[in-house]
Amino acid sequence: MTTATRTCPLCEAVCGLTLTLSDDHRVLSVKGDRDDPFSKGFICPKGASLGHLDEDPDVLTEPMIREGTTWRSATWDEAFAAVADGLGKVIAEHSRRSLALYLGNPNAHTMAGQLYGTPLIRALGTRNIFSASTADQMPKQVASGFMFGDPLTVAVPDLDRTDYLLMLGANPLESNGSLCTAPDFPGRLKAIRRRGGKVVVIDPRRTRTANLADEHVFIKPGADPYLLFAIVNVLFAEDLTAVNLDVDGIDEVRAAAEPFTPDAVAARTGVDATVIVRLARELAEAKTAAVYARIGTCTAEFGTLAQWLVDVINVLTGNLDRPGGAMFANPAAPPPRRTRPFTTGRWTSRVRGLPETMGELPIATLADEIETPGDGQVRGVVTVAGNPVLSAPSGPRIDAALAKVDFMVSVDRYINETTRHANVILPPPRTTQSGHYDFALLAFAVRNYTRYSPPIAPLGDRPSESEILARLAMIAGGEDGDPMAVDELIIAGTLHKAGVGNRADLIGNSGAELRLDLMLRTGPYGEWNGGDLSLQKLLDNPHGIDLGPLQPQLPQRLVTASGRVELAPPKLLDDVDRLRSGLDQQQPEIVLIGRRQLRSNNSWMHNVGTLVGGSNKCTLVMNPIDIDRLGIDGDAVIKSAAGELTVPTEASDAIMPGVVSLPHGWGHVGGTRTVAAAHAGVNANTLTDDSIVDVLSGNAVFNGVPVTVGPVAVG
Ligand SMILES: Nc1nc2c(c(=O)[nH]1)N[C@H]1C(S)=C(S)[C@@H](COP(=O)(O)OP(=O)(O)OC[C@H]3O[C@@H](n4cnc5c(=O)[nH]c(N)nc54)[C@H](O)[C@@H]3O)O[C@H]1N2
Ligand SMILES: Nc1nc2c(c(=O)[nH]1)N[C@H]1C(S)=C(S)[C@@H](COP(=O)(O)OP(=O)(O)OC[C@H]3O[C@@H](n4cnc5c(=O)[nH]c(N)nc54)[C@H](O)[C@@H]3O)O[C@H]1N2
Ligand code: SF4
Ligand SMILES: [Mo]
Repeated sequence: MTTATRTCPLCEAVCGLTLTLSDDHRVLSVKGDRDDPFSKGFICPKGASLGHLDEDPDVLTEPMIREGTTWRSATWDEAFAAVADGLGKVIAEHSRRSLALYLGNPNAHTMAGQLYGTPLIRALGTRNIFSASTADQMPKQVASGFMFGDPLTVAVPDLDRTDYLLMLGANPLESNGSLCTAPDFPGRLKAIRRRGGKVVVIDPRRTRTANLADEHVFIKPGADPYLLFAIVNVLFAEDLTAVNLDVDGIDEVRAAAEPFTPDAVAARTGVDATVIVRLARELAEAKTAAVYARIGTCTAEFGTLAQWLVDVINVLTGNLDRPGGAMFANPAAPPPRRTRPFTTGRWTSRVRGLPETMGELPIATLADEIETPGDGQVRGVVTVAGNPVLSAPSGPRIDAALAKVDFMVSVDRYINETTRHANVILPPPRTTQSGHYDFALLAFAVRNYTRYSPPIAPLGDRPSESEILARLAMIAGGEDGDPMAVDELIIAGTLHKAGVGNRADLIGNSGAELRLDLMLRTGPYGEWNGGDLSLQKLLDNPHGIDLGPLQPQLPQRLVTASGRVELAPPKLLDDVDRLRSGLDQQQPEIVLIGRRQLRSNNSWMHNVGTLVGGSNKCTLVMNPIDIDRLGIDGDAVIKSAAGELTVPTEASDAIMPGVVSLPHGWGHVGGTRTVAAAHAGVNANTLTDDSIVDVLSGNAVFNGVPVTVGPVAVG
């Protein structure tokens, strides 16, 4: 038996774990790593199930090739040859424009996804790049991109020092936090209250997070930008602004906020005007305060405006970039620094003309691109760590579309509802066989922190996921060969640009480790940059290294044309009229929202027996008033413009009347995963509508979906 430590790769909280391993490298037990300076021993039920996940008999251990409806295992060479053949044919018969790539959520967690995603995109040579980002946080990135010039410069609430936290559309007691990397989020919230601070939660449902807060305010789904605008309105009207940064656009914001008085938005938001005025005053008067808004506000029709207004308030109250406010992490291994200001719409999607954001097209238009004939129709699909059939709006449309493509290859642990359409599946190794570094998530951490977890079990004759993606990139580029060539090219380019360091000094057992060493050494704390960080130092400190509390980063981090914070970016301002016209629109009687469950992880952890069942089931949560009024007894039929489902209901007065909640990630089909299929549930994205997106970011709309709900017809 041996003990090893590593970072949990399962959610954004990046908890340190202590594992005991058998002699044949099986995980025997998982505990929180008390010596991790960031997570200090915190662990949740998912992290504790890491061993079960690695041992799941349905997890693929060999490449799979589909022949009609049956699967057979294949050697790696055979599988890669089939990929070369399949992609090659699509390119030869059509063109690279007929290829599409979908990158799912775990790419934000894996080294492979972070280091080899870009080379894969370049090698494919197509603009049909899709990811879970446009079903998630793209609005935050677009808003940050326009305000700060860089979509990766995302402010996070300084949880450990703030005196006042206003939280909208986030439920970290179930999700463990998002775009705010904070292990033991619940403990950090309790600490705010313990030190005399205040936590306010705005949510159409009284969640576990709301129960822990000082105050919970119900809001009608999709109404957050109205509430936030009204807060801005009060800040100006009562002369409560205290801007302490070099900012452009204050007058424009003041003018834009004028129509959104607390009285004008009260009916649309369901929030009393007096409450709105009080919230604005509290934010302004708190010694320090932060507004934080997450998925509930992103996956809505005006997601980008909501995210913009969050930081407008943080700026106006003097809280952006100051301790206790909303700050920017300074990660140890950052991506290359941007030189030009961010913009969107450098190209548009073929079928619907939707603007590109961060080099991607909206996932809400993938089915259009596959189904619509013409030059550039998608005929070859690559997916990496994703399940858009369950996770994207109008999922069943994607299901049907994928069944028709000429060739599809997926990199995934499972045959799932999406990868079942692949011709070839390439499985990544187990978690314990993979190195782990949180390139993406540590850029959104509430403390500066760094930790590397080397593989703790040998790979045997399997390729690492990094090697899989690098080889896929080489094949897509037309020259199969040693995947190290991809790394060497990048290393040489980075060294050349940095103008410091030597290739010979880099250490690492793989291309990924060598590149991590390079990024650490040239990063802000790096050995080649006046500091002392390197891969060796992280290997010597396996519990991670605390790099201190967040420090002010502005104006150095700004990449705006003006060099100042842009409070009123024209593209955002241009959408305010549309928002305003929504104030007078008739609202649907019932709307759908989602919810997350502590023991789920989007669509992919329902195959672990210890995690499904009990409270973790797929039900439609409804207020008892609605259940009575609509005559529902047990199951209900729920319909939207996109589709229809029959689903068991669960009565709860924690949800507003007129709002119903269905979790996503369910709707498992037979022949994919045995345990998950036995707890199938329904696909919430049957109801969400891919024809509606947040116009500025192309993001999917999952919250505030108009639906009708009724009893199941008898007979
Ligand atoms: N256990 C678990 N953890 C997860 C995941 C998981 O599936 N399960 N998924 C991970 C991923 S990919 C992400 S992105 C994060 C997300 O992390 P969070 O953003 O914390 O996500 P949720 O827990 O879904 O909380 C969203 C909240 O928004 C509320 N809401 C819905 N509509 C509205 C609205 O219009 N306005 C407001 N103000 N609130 C609204 C919902 O009721 C819900 O309480 O979680 C991550 N962690
Ligand atoms: N209605 C509704 N829909 C939603 C949401 C919502 O709140 N409501 N939330 C949205 C959000 S925030 C997100 S992020 C998306 C998620 O959307 P997706 O990323 O498309 O879906 P996941 O279920 O996370 O699928 C992850 C896949 O990666 C595989 N996987 C896990 N680990 C690894 C690994 O190490 N390597 C590889 N190659 N594969 C791996 C899993 O087996 C699984 O098949 O869903 C979105 N969909
Ligand atoms: S909170 Fe997230 S990172 Fe921490 S143990 Fe649970 S799943 Fe892993
Ligand atoms: Mo997500």
